Amino acid sequence: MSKFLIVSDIHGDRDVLETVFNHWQKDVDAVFYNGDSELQADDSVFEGVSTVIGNMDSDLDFVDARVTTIKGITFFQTHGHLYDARAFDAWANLLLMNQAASEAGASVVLFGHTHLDGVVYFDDKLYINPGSITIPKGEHAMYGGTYAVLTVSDDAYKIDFYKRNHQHLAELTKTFKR
Ligand SMILES: [Mn+2]
Repeated sequence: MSKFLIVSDIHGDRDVLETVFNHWQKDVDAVFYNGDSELQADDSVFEGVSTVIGNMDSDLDFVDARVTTIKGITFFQTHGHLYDARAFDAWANLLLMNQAASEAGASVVLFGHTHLDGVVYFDDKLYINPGSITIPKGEHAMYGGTYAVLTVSDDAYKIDFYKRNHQHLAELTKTFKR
């Protein structure tokens, strides 16, 4: 069993990022931040955190995308703007991210950019957008911001979403066979 914290699009709210990281740090195998922090890449809050660049980030030390394998799971992580994630009038356009993730041999794709939380299984890959903690959009905006935790067991993926005060949103939990 392994567990991963996934956060995106805090747009300058460093305090909430630090609070969420501190809350989960000892319980997860890795922490992913999917871009648009508007902080510096070498900010101490990102110590030990896997980061990528967002369209609102000015520090070019952030990378465009990242392929990481942890506990046998290969992740493709990117913000989304470089892969046209917003091209469709829907949750997200996965096509360009999917090409890159296939080339990388990834089984889990992590992105942000749309500020719409959600998870889908597409082309043998799990796509997770944790939403934005500070500027939520869409039908779940009423929650006041979300982040996600992925739990991987031998035969399943489970994705839980939480509000910025760490309150579990049980109605959003989804599980998929792997
Ligand atoms: Mn954003």
